[in-house]
Amino acid sequence: MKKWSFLLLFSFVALQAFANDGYKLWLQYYSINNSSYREIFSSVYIEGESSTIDAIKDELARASKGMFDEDVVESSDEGANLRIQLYDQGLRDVIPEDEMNSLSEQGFFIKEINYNGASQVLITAKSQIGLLYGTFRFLQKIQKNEKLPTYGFKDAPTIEHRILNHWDNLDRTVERGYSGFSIWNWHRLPRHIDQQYIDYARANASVGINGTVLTNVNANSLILTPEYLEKVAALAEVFRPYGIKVYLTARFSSPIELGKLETADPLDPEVKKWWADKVEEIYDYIPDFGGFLVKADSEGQPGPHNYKRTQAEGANLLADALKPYNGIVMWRAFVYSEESPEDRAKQAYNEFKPLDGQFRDNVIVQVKNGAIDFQPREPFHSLFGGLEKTPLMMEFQITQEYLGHDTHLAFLAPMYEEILQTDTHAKGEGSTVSKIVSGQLFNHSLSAIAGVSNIGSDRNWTGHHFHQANWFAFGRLAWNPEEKSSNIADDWIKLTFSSNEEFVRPVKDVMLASHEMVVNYMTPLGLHHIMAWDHHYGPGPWVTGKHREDWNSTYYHQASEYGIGFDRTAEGSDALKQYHPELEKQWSDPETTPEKFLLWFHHLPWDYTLENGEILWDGLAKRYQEGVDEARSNVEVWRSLEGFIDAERYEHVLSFLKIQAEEAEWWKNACLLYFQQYSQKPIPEGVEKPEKDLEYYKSIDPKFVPGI
Ligand code: BDP
Repeated sequence: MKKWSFLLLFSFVALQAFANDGYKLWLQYYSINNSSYREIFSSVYIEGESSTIDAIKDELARASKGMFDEDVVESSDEGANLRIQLYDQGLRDVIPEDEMNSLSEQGFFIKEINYNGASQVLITAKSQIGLLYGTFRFLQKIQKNEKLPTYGFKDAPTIEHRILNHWDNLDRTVERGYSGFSIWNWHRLPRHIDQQYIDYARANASVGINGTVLTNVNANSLILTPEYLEKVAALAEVFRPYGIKVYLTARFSSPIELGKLETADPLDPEVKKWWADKVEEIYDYIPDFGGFLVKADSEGQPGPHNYKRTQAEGANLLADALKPYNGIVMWRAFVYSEESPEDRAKQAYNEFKPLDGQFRDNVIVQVKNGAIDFQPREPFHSLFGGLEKTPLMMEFQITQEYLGHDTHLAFLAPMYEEILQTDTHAKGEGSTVSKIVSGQLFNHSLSAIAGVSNIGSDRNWTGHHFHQANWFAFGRLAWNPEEKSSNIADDWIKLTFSSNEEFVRPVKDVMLASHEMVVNYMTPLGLHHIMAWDHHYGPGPWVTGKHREDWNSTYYHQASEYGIGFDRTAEGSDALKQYHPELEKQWSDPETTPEKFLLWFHHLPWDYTLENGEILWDGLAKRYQEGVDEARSNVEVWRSLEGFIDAERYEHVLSFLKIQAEEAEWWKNACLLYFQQYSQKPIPEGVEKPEKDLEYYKSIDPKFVPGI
């Protein structure tokens, strides 16, 4: 072999070793050194046969190959190092029945036991899906090099339905999607099943996600036609072994569009029959179909209002059709009217509060975390605690519509945690949003949580490698809404990159502070909805004159020579009235309002004094600067970590962090110059003066921003 070709071959091999495109997500199964765990895979007993058992075997094989370069050897139950089986009488001696009874169907128990004199690790559960979840958790422990606690380890989800919402259109564009096209290749389905569908199911199951709404809330009724149902059925078949149900968005006017009826009135007998027949047809294709997600009477979507009917009458129509098959309706509360001059933050509450108790028992109302629209930070939606008789599910946005799209690192677990842990006071102290979502507070047996997906056809699924962490975090919090962000970050980093503490520590710090950083350089102190028009990428505090008041930034920030902020007290829109009196009182006074929500609830003069004695204008400017400083420092932190991970992901992340630092500056300069026109105050010391003038920042107009 000539010297140069040898060199070429060598560098190719080296490149392979260091190349990692991130496709494997947190299921990397990278090589580790741990002889006792290596041993585990040399004799494994797995009881039973089913497609879920096959999925378990497949996962064990991948893990063993990746972490130890060994194949799994199956053995009999006796002498097995790892034993995976459903709980039965025979296991009563090692795990008492009442221990198992305390676990729900999908829970699992992992324990090191003594079986006929030999020690073995037992993974047991009441269902095969429980076994799958237990297997994933065990493999994660191995990858993180963690020991099993001697008393064993058990876990079970507290929320029943843990669902991703894809805003994917049938032409494969993704509304508010920034990482390529939809992964559902409708054109090739049902004949071609892409490996990516299987890997999608594996990733979801590994964090306990058990449902997926395949289509956009701005729905296309075509998805309910036989041609598409056949395709949906093919996906459902791939997901079934992984315990994932499929759901579809139902366009309220489908009886007209598909059924050629003259009306979609929910009280019309023909309409009822049309939906009953349609649902029967769907279940013929997909026997375990989960149900419908519906956006009605909002942003141009048809709904019961078209027929002067209520949201409850609309939801119940579909609920009755689904009931015989145990299907559910997730009816969105994101309803606001084109005509109403009412503060948008109040409209959903006004609409749904009088309907409490009128929904069928298989309806759950899906409420966004905040009442405006997935802003970088919002106070929790007043419907949480507002409705008692109706089960409510949380809708978080994982895709970063208002948080810098794919290029800005924002780890969202702290934002989700902040909302989930907020006390609504609905039934006294401790009435957290998490307890409402899990159904505990008002004793609802139906419980669910949804996350609007950030997944697309990009090779690494989510654009920014770090945004995989938001998909992961959603799953973890859906499984256990009391989970801590720092645990989630820790696990994700170790599973995705490395367990080396010198890498984990700084990366975790960056992640945990990143949401606050983005809030600081975009919308500090409770500002909201001041993004660029329509695509929402970049600053746009000057957006005004749109055909609806509440689509203008100027409506939300209300900046004038007097001051800034949206007055939601009794003197203003009185949105505060919708919260529990305890919170209403606290938040009505700017002095007792948490500063993070100050301008959300109050319109204040530019020289209002903040907690630290600074005036509002200075405090605002400094927060913008803090955000910029942190974005810049993240680039340096990341640079200091070169060599800890593969070059491919290192470089990719580095280039995104640089974009973020540049754009944080864009945000700061644009917003400060714009607001300065009103405050008429100098840029305070410690805050960098913008290099260009406001006109320059206003003229930046990125073309063809994806996701609209
Ligand atoms: C807004 C998005 C829009 C969605 C809407 C919704 O801008 O694309 O359709 O929410 O949730 O955030 O229905």
